[in-house]
Amino acid sequence: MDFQSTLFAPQPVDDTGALDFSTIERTTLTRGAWVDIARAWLPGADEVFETLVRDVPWRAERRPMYDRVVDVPRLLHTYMIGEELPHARLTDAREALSDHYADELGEPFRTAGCAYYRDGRDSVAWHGDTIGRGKTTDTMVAIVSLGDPRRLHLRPRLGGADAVVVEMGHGDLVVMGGSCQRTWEHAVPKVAHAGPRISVQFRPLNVF
Ligand SMILES: O=C(O)CCC(=O)C(=O)O
Repeated sequence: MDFQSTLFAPQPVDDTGALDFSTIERTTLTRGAWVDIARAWLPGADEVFETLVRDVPWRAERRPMYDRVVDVPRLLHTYMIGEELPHARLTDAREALSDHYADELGEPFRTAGCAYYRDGRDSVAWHGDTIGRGKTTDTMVAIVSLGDPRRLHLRPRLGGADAVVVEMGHGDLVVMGGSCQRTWEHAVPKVAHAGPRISVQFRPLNVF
């Protein structure tokens, strides 16, 4: 992979190691769903990105679709409970998120799903993380975005509100919370032009 971190627009990332929630902003959606956003949140995002490109055991998946089996358009790997994460900054991030949301979430973030969007043709279709507890209970999915910006689209499952689009830039934190997984859906659509991007999604136990 020929990756140059200079491809990404410069972000005012605090490189001292502090994980600061003071700039986080919440957007309230309908039916008890919300999204929190903190821009340029992860310190050292360039180096984390390069490490993840190199060290995560990325795998391509295929899945049945109607009468065919098709490529899943992104590379994936999930770090399960107890598995060491590929960069200490991600371990720090998981702990900081668990502390910050402890009262509201009531449990720590445990797993880290990683998705590698190689270019604008990679994407994820409309879905909610409703396998497991997200189907019936409020929960959170915290995304750290690295690399080229992509857009997270959100729409209410039953209509009644406008869709929302969240730009996810290099080092940004985007947290979907409340009923978001079961009352809203989200997607990262294909785009004409995009460089590589990695999404790291922290989830509590039994949320997929
Ligand atoms: O690319 C992203 O940040 C979103 C990923 C996502 O929704 C998923 O993997 O379930």
